[in-house]
Amino acid sequence: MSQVMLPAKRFVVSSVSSDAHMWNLVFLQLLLEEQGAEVTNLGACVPDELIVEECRRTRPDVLVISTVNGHGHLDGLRLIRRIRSEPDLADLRVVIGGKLGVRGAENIVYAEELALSGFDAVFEADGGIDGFQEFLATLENADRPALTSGAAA
Ligand code: B12
Repeated sequence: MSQVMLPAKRFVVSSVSSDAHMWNLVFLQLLLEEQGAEVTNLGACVPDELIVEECRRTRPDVLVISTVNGHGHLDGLRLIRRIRSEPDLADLRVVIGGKLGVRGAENIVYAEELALSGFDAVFEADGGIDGFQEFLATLENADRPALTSGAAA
């Protein structure tokens, strides 16, 4: 079967500092690599500072944050405020997805604050994959993509 190639090529995939889950990261890495992307996977429990350093070092087209342990809405908020406080990373595309809290389908309530704090897109759980793929397809023509959410995208 022929693959659609992504317009964006370089991705950093990472979890947040408190989150020890890793198959979500492997899933995302494979999803992106299958479409021709180059992925640096930072793994689980990554300190904010290391994520910032790796983004500076590798200059990705997109930083993809994945979190499922339920603390993602808190860790994600702290992380994106840190990233947006760095002038050289202010324009970096950053998205977050996974299980953002412990409220199941209601986790989508966290999307607005995360987006307002600087994430370019927020995707919730398995339903977010379709929205994520749509987001990836828009990258070529957009300076900063519009807000999407896993539930509605
Ligand atoms: C394996 C596992 C563990 C292992 C992890 C081993 C490892 N190294 O990976 C261990 C035992 C360490 C663990 C620990 C904990 N876990 Co755990 N774990 C799981 C489990 C059973 C499977 C996770 C998994 O591998 N899934 C496979 C991957 C491929 O799927 P996924 O993670 O769901 O990711 C999908 C989507 O979320 C989405 N997605 C994820 N990220 C992103 C990002 C983007 C951008 C997009 C678009 C989509 C997306 O796409 C993926 C594919 O569909 C889940 C329950 C479950 N059945 O999901 C609980 C689960 C994630 N764990 C949970 C919890 C609470 C914990 C602990 C807090 C338990 C505890 N009290 O200690 C700790 C947290 C430790 C920590 N510091 O983070 C909860 C989280 C609750 C919530 N968020 O509502 C879950 C859901 C179990 C539950 N039902 O309560 N866990």
